[in-house]
Amino acid sequence: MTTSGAPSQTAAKARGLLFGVAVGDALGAAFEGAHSVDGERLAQQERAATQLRYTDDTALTLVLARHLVDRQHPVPVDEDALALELAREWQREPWRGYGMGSREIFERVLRGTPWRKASEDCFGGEGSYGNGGAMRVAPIALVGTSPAHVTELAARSAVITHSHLHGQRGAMLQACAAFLALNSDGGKPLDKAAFLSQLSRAVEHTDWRSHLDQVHALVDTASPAFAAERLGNDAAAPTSVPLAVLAFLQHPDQPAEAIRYAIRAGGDTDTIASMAGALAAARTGVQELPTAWLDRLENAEHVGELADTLATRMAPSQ
Ligand code: F2R
Ligand code: MG
Ligand code: MG
Repeated sequence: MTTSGAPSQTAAKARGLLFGVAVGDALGAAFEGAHSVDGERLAQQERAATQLRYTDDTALTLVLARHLVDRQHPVPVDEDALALELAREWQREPWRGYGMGSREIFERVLRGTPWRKASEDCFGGEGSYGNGGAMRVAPIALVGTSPAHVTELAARSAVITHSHLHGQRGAMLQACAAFLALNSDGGKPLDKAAFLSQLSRAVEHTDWRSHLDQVHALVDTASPAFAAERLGNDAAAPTSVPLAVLAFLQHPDQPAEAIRYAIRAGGDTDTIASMAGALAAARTGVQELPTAWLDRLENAEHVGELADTLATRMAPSQ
């Protein structure tokens, strides 16, 4: 925070990133698994006076944020320590709606199985390609120094639970998108084509490049339902992270609209809205998120403190 009490631009962006994760998750949670969400149902949820409670997406994002706060460069991700921290968080609050693969891995890690074995054994030895690595990865963008650095750290944070390469690539894509959004100039229109080509370079894989080409074709025109039909909206990384990037690109300067777009697309609404909200609010800063949402968010003080601490780690050029 600045001495005047107002957050600096860096802190506002860091707060945007973490609060975007939390409010997207908490607003989307009521609709997770719905085929699609109509505007009136969503408006009712927005008007409600009840506390906004987040799910596993935010719970694990906060664990990763704390992990990064507790470690200095040059090795901000310690996989052995992080595996235990994630597993302990699941054990502390198992009711937050965890994926079955992650639950199984956390249970085995707490019983002493090395995380790599538990992760590799998941889904009959195939490993998970779920979006759990991507949904928690946003804080990496605050400590990484380049797209290449961010994607390397993202893969290391994801492999603990997602040994399938697509699970890791989803995390790499979301982390790189968050880094680019954080470092974009909110005072100028976002060059969406350049943003997508930087992402394509960061995630060097034909399938993911093809997902990003599809996103490009849908930008500025597709309805949420059409986008979900084309890109997918379930809990697998390849069929959820691209939709989150699209939701951001539809509304890069209006995080509330990016979150609404993601929720209206249905499916894995908490996770896709959380990832889209992180990207948009990282670009604009937290002040563009509705105060009414932030006021209802559980644990908001803790989220803000972690963001402020991580903001001090961001490279001076950011
Ligand atoms: N789990 C949920 N929601 C389900 C219902 C929650 C309910 N409201 C409750 O309270 O209980 N949401 C959370 O899980 C997703 C993140 O999942 P994660 O951590 O990646 O877990 P998992 O199980 O590894 O992967 C998710 C699904 O992807 C499919 N999948 C992954 N790898 C697969 C493979 N090799 N073969 C086949 N399928 C694979 C499975 O369907 C997994 O269940 C987020 O939505 C978060 O919010
Ligand atoms: Mg969730
Ligand atoms: Mg989800």
